[in-house]
Amino acid sequence: MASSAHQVEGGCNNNQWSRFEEEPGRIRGGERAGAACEHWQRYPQDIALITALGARAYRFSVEWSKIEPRPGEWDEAAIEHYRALCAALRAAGIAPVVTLHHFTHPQWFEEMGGFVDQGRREANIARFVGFASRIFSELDPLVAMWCTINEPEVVAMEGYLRGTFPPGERDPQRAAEALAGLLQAHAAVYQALKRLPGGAKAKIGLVKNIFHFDPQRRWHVGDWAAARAAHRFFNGAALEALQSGRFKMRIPGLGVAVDRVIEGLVGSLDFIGLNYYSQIHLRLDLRAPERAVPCARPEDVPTDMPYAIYAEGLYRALHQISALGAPIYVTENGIADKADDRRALFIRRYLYALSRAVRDGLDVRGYFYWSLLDNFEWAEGFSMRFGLYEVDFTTQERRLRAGARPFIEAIRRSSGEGERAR
Ligand code: GCO
Repeated sequence: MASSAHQVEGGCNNNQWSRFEEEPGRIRGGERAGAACEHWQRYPQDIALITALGARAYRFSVEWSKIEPRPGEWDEAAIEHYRALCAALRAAGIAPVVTLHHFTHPQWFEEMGGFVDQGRREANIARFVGFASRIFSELDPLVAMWCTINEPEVVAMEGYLRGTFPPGERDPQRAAEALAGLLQAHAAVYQALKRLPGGAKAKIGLVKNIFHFDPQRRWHVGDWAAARAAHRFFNGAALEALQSGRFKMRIPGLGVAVDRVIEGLVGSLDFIGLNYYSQIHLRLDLRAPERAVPCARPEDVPTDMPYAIYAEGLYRALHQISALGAPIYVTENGIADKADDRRALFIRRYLYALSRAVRDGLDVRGYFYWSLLDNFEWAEGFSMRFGLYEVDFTTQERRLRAGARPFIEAIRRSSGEGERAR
């Protein structure tokens, strides 16, 4: 089961997202994360909901802007909150899995230039390492598994190329710089945490989203080129850098050129997290700033997000990511389906694709469903309903969706098998 702080917690986040949400036209319907699911207060009840599903691990993120509201100033109550959350999870037999950066960082960090500003990048990464080291030391005895950064490629692409995430820029070169900066931050955090007490035995990894980009017209050389460039940007460059230690992205059509050796990146994965949702068909369009536009196909089963159901893609993605040679966890997979009329189908198909990859012998160690609750879906606001539990945002009531059934049954079957094997 997976979630992230800004999407569910509520409370006083002073991060670059809360600032972005104030700008008109940024979030669908002008919504803000606000109180979200009040998971901050309601976590004991939400843990009971995880237990009811039978899930044995919970991936969540810690909100840096709550923990370090001003540079160098620590909020002990916020740290205590996360300690209590981890302890309560463990008491319920659920393993806490902590993400250190899930899209948000404090507004003060953004104003310092974040991970992208070339001149201040090193100093800023050192600040992120400082935050990560602090929270790691506080929670270490309770947490065995850590995700450094969630989806660096999504942060880069949405924030700097498509402009749908903060800071809302549309600059391909800056997008490539951001991606390189985030990979550098991952490497720095990994190496720093490994040196801390408890670091050697902790499992620390990166969460990578794989989206497939395929040509819309299989006969059109321009569509192939667009798909290949998008793949390079979103998937290829990072996967290659994780293996070689060198981040190289050259897309002349977009004016992108970055070539950088990233210290400490090789060997920085105790595991790799895979977030997988779908595939995008691209059509060359020279008028678009990205030189390509996504196109839906009539034969696809759509979801509420512009992500068609494409289960085979999970199989493809698992094979692609296995090239890194690290144990794999599916750290996110799920469907936005308000009507709840495709969720069961989605879960069955994707779990089947997963089982095929396991049968091929891939080292897949776990699967986290996105998400426990309906929540704040970034630029889409609350319109996208990913929860196995439906949330009524006026009363904060949670209700299990019928479409969650196959997930519960799959857990039951796998626990049964575990029992027998023992
Ligand atoms: C992402 C994030 C999640 C999203 C989820 C659904 O993949 O964008 O990790 O925060 O909510 O993926 O889109």
